[in-house]
Amino acid sequence: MCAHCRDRVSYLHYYATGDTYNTNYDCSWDNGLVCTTSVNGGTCRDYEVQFKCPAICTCSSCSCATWTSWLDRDNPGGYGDYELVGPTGHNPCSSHEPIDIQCRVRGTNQPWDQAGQVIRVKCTPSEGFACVNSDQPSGYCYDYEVRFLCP
Ligand SMILES: [Ca+2]
Repeated sequence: MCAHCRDRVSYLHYYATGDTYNTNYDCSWDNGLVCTTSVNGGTCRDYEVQFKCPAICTCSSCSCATWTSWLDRDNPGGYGDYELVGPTGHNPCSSHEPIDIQCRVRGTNQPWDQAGQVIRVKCTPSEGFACVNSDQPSGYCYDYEVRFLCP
């Protein structure tokens, strides 16, 4: 990954702290991280950011991987919320295999594994993500969104 962002004190991953970040400044390689206190109840956590270029190299040069925007191709109506990779799902990296994936409850900073739901396809770059309504005690999945790190 190119940019790592975390709470300087607790070392919580930035998207697990509950703060909201400015659009295009959510731990991006290009812009870094910006948390505006006025939209976060008057305080933001103290963050630290590490930039690292992954080794994606040809014989002559290296380039950085980049995150896609957050993608939401399905809603949890029907059988569940399917954000899978493949012919009938996402093709985020123009037929290159994604390096990494992040999955969260749509429109929030809540990671998929902290949402308290039973997840069928557990947020892997090769498969994607799927939540099946019938796996949930409540009978329904939240709406999730995913983004991919592309070479
Ligand atoms: Ca969705």
